[in-house]
Amino acid sequence: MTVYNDILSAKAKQKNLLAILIDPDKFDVNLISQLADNINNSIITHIFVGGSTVEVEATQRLVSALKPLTHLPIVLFPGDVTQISKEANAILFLSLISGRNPKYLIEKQIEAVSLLKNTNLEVIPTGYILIENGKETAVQKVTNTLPIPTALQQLVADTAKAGELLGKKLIYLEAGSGALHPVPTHLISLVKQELTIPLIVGGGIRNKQQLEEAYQAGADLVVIGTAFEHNDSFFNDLKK
Ligand code: 1GP
Repeated sequence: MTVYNDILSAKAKQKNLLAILIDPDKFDVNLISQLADNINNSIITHIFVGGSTVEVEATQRLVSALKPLTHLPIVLFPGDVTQISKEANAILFLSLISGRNPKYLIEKQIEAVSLLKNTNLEVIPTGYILIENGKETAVQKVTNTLPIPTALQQLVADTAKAGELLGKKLIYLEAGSGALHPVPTHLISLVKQELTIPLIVGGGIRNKQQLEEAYQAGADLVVIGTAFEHNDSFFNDLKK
C-alpha cells in the first residue's frame, strides 16, 4: 500500500498534498511532454486520471504516455470500469455513498473485480460524497444521484463517518468538476472532525487562495482539474 501509506504519513506530518486531475477525454496526448514538465516543476504530489465519460482506451493511452515522464504516483479516479489501466500505480475504488443508486454503490465495483485481478494496482477503498455546488455537474448526471445539500451539514458529516466505519480508507468530498462553488470550508472542517482517515476535497477550486482555504479547513489532499485546463499560468502560481 505504497500510495496510501504515503498519504497517511503526509497527513501525520501535516504536509499538504495536491493532485492534478487529468480527464483523458479532454486532454490531447500530443501535449503530454509540456504537461509533464509543468507538473514536475510544481508542488503537485499526485496525478489523478479519470472522468465521468471517457472514450474506451483513452485512459490507457494517457497513462502509458505519462508514466515515463514523471515519478509522481498516477492514481486512477475512474468514472467507469473502462477506465482501468494496468500501468497506473493505484486506483481509488470509489463508492458513491452520498447517492442511492446501487450501480455506483456496489454494482460497478463487482464488475471491476475481474479486471482488477489482472493488474497489480494498489486498490484504495474510497467513500465518495457529492455536495451541491449551485449547478448540476457531470457526475450527478452520469450517476443519476442527487448531491447532498450544503445545509444538511449533519448528514454530510454522518455520511463521511459511516464511510469510515464501513472500512473506507479515504473520504472524497466532491463539489463536482467545474463546480460553481467549492465545498464550503465549514463543511470540510465538520467532516474533518469526524474522521481519522485522510480527507480528499475537490471540485470548483480555481485559485491558490481557495486551495489554501481548503487545507486550512482540514483537507489532506486537494484535487484540481478545471483550473489547470483553462489556465496554463495556474502552474506558475504553484511552482516548487
Ligand atoms: C473533480 O474534484 C475534481 O472530480 C476536480 O474538480 O475540475 O472543478 O477542479 P475541478
